[in-house]
Amino acid sequence: MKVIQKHELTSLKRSVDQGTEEQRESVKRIIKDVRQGGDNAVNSFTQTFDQVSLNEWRVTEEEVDEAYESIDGEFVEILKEASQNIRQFHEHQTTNSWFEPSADGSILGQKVTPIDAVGIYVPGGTAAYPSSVFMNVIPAQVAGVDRIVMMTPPGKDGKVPAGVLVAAKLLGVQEVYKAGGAQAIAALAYGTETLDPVDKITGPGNVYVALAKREVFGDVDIDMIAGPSEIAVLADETARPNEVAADLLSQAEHDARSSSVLVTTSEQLAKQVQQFVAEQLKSLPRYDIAKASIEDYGAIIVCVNIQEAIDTVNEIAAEHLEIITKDPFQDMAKVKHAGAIFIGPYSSEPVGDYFAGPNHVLPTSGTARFSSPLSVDDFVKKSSIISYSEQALKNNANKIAQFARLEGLEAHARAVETRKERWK
Ligand code: HSO
Ligand code: ZN
Repeated sequence: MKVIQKHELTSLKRSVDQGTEEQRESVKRIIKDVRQGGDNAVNSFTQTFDQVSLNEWRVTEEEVDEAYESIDGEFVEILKEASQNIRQFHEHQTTNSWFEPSADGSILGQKVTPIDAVGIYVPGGTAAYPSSVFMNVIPAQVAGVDRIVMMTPPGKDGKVPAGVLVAAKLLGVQEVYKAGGAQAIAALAYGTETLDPVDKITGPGNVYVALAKREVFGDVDIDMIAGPSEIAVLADETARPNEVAADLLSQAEHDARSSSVLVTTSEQLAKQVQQFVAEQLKSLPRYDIAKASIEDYGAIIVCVNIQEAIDTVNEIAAEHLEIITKDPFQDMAKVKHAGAIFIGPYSSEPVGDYFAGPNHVLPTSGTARFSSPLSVDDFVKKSSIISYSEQALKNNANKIAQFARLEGLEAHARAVETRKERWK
């Protein structure tokens, strides 16, 4: 892991993946084909890209039961407990509609309504995480979304990983379909003969999924476009170097483009973490990925004092920030940009990935400067409520009509003024 200076931070920056011209064109073509060809088009893309031919792309109850039987009972209990923690946390996020009466008898307000139908994309292969099923589905359920559709690519055996199906079953997700990539996103956005379209699509995916989400945005809503995972650790001499190294590697193993950065005020900690990372890396099953990530996007920055260190983590605006210092709450107060902040030596990043309760779908690539974790808010929308009283209109009709005429909109003015006849 290299030691760099603060001004070299830009060398670690990865911009959000825009794909190549060819990839963008191919995504557009796939979406067009699915809009025209429906189920058949989806299944033929599944055959081409996933090399499997499916008789039925909707997952059956038998498949779900088979997955459930295949899984260790202890694991099911852990999943249940995690999902309860996640649900409990997200229940704090609900917002109520509000209605504010005023002295003149008017009522103004805001009505909160869940989105009718959402599609959750779950990536395939080694990134098919039951935890991500929880993190997308639970906030939608807490928001009150009626219809939740899950979409995930089949493996070469035509199956979906058992853990993903079990997670969906535990949450009571009724509609699960086997399709991946741009064809899955197109089917969710525009529907097919057998699948009704949804209103919003969330969930991570490869570059084709990301490009397809961008492409259908506007016809449906989407969540953020997630980049590779990131961790920054802000630590002083009170941190244990073996623990810091392990936490850095926890995100490095996600993706060769994941980024792990230690920002510290302790020269000694920097040296020790460097050694532990090299040592611990050797025995990781995902050695190749973690090594590439640490080599290309891993770094240690030694700062002269805690303020400079905090400025540095603010500049990074990491997806995950751990603070392991003498006074971590005081330091946290000065942190402006981070997706999730893990405080103290016992809050190792995976505690948040799986179990504590907050969402693990977080802003990446510096987007924590302006965006937030996935939450219940992402699954509701708001309508403004205006109920003017007679008195209120009497008091304000002339002002409104004048404002309208200022904009040259006579019909607007007259619509308000015609009410004046009522009190002549
Ligand atoms: N750390 C990842 C989420 C995840 N980790 C899923 C394990 N499974 C992005 O925040
Ligand atoms: Zn993770």
